[in-house]
Amino acid sequence: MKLHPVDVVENISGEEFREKYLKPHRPVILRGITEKWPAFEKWRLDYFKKLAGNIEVPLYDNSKPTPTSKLNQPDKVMKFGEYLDLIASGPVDLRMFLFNIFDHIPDLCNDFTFPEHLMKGFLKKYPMMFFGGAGSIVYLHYDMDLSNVFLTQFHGRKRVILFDQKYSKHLYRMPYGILSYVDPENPDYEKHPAMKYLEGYDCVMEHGDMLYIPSGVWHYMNYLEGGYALAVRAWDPSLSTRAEGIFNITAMRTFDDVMKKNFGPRWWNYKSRKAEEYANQIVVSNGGKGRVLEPA
Ligand SMILES: O=C(O)CCC(=O)C(=O)O
Repeated sequence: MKLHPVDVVENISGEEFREKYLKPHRPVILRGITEKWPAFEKWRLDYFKKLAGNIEVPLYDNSKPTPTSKLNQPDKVMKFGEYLDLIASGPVDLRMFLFNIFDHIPDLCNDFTFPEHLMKGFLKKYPMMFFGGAGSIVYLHYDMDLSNVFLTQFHGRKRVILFDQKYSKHLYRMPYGILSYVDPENPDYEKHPAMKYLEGYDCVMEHGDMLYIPSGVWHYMNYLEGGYALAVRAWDPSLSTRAEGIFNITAMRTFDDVMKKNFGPRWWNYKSRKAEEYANQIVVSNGGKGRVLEPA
């Protein structure tokens, strides 16, 4: 596996961004865009605590789902203020991502702007925030709607590893889903030999950095320090990519949910086996020896 550093650019023009990054689907860190946002100074832990400290929030630890685990079941629920104290006080693998803070504090939307000089088509109703303690992991995934994501980091640093969509088989992606549980920080080539043939990007985001994650690009994150991020998203200029994104969030997701509900672990095992089979094809096509699979 090879990881290349993500480019870091300052004050890039819209035209240069489109040619060098949007069209080739290449991630980039954009510096100098967020320094004038009120959020750059204002969005501190105490600020969020004062505005929403008493709200109960669902939290998720680093455990990977099992064939029988319930979808989106939180590992803990606690007051937002307590959670913020926890991430300020040291390592804790608890993340908050399925809670829309903008529903509770809509005025936060006045603290940032959309980078419309870079591209059009921002989904302005859907900004999202993510919080995590040091040591929290965001497992590899790509965004199902295939939008282009501009992710701004606040407070602490976060390592991000990215792979193009063409590497889905190398990553043992389970069919009908957008997730992979391989570890790109410490790849286990015995268990996941297809990962040897991966090429991707690596970066550490700092306070105020905006990372462009092109549509369909896989991303993995490790919170090196407690912190939070704002994601804004824009439709892809390609109509076929937009149509595929809509298909994914409607038909593909519904089909997978129905199968999960009706067949539980059997559906999971079928998908894991397919992921292994596809990855073996990659190993064999690169001249390696695929893993012998257990009989179904
Ligand atoms: O920053 C995070 O914790 C997760 C962000 C993410 O995965 C996304 O924007 O798709």
